Amino acid sequence: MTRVAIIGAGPSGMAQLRAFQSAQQKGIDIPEIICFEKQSDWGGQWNYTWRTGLDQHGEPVHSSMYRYLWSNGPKEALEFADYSFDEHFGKPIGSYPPREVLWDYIKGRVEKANVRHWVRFNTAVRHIEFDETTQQFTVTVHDYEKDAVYSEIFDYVVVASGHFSTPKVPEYDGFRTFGGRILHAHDFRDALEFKDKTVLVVGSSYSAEDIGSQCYKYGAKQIISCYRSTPMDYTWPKNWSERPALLRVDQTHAYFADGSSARVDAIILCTGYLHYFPFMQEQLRLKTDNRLYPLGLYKGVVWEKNNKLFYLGMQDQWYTFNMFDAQAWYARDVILGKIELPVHDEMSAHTQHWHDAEKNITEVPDMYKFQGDYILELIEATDYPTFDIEAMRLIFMEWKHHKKENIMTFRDHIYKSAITGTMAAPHHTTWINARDDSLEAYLQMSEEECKKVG
Ligand code: FAD
Ligand code: NA7
Repeated sequence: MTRVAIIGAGPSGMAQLRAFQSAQQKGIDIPEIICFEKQSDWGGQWNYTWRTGLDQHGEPVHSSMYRYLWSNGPKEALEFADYSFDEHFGKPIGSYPPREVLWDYIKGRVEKANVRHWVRFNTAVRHIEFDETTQQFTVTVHDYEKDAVYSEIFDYVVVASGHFSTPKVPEYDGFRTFGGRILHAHDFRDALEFKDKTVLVVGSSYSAEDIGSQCYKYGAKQIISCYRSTPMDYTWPKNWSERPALLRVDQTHAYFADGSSARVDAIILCTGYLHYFPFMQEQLRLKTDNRLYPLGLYKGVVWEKNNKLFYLGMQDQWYTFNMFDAQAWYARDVILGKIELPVHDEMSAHTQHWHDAEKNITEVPDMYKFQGDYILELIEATDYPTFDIEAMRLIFMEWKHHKKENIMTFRDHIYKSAITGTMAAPHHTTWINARDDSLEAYLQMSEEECKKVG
């Protein structure tokens, strides 16, 4: 029997599991599916851990998520086309749910699909190698429960191990002797640690914006963020200032490119992540920076040099869960032989075309359009339920506008689902005042709802 290995049971790996199960549900013969997941549960980044550094097995901790994290984009832009929020929660909820609520949602679909038995948990993939003679992969893994290293043979490999886990950690002059704490966003867990402190946030992308906002919400005395190339340029609260590049630090102070300096208690490096696949044989290893269209992957998914290998979720992400679905359905149909691939040079030319088009993008809204067009191209090739990608693009536009209007209140806005047409319900508490981010607290009824149901 044909065997498929999936590496990782985060949202991308879970999308691959669901893709195969949906084919099986339609009576199509599917290969044997085995998903290796190094954590004890599925959900990838959304499976929060208090740990940092190495886990209990000596494995690098995977998740970079922290306490009190709420979705940084509208849930309406990541909704599955085959499993709506309405179906999962049975009632409309807010548009920016906390981590645990989104984790519950992604788990709901695969629990319904009953595919957990395809996953071998607590099993880290150590090495993957391709044999040109047999045209098969040898996948070597470490089962932590049995403390056993073993190898198995597979016909196809789908790498879904994520790319926001291996921190990119720069060093600045003076770091060795700085008197306070220096950490990367990957190791940030709880903003309360920085209450009453002056925090320097290095970087100007999502982690910088959100970790700075967390520190503000949970009582930091002052936040200073600094950018290397582009400022975030929001209207910050009074105790948050944005400065140009960090040049150096001494024991107590940070010094910036505009000649200014400030006393800081802690430095959080929100400097991004590396695409890192230490378990891949050299000729199978994806090497790219964080971009919308990496080279080497036809349709962003198929390894051009060996079409039995696939990577999911390797793009910089505006869209997430529904993009992983589009990719997983595509990979599935290549494996099932339903999609015929062009010859190598044609695939490379196609990828190069998209890659070059990305380079010409200068405005952020054009990125939403670019990734939306990409997703559409994928779903048109499979039976993934089509959805109104233009409506999602407009939601992204509203999101951008709401952030610009007020970076501390954008999460209080609501949008209409492009899948069901349902309007989200305003959350009972504004984001800045909502300190309990548990699933139970989030799903509690608002006073208005309570009145309605008596
Ligand atoms: P991951 O979620 O990273 O999952 C990969 C899985 O592979 C993990 O379970 C991991 O344990 C496993 N794995 C890795 N290596 C191995 C190995 N060698 N052997 C076995 N298993 C392995 N997206 C949004 O849509 N909204 C948000 O608000 C949002 N916030 C984010 C906040 C942070 C701090 C970060 C880091 C990301 C955020 N994202 C957000 C993006 C997030 O990465 C995606 O939503 C999604 O988790 C990506 O799914 P994935 O399956 O591709 O990767
Ligand atoms: P990103 O989006 O890759 O951004 C990394 C940021 O770090 C970006 O502003 C970079 O500036 C900056 N950077 C990178 N290297 C350096 C150095 N050496 N010095 C200063 N600044 C640097 O990563 P994020 O962690 O923000 O977001 C990743 C995901 O996590 C995202 O999907 C979110 O949903 C959560 P640049 O613009 O390159 O000059």
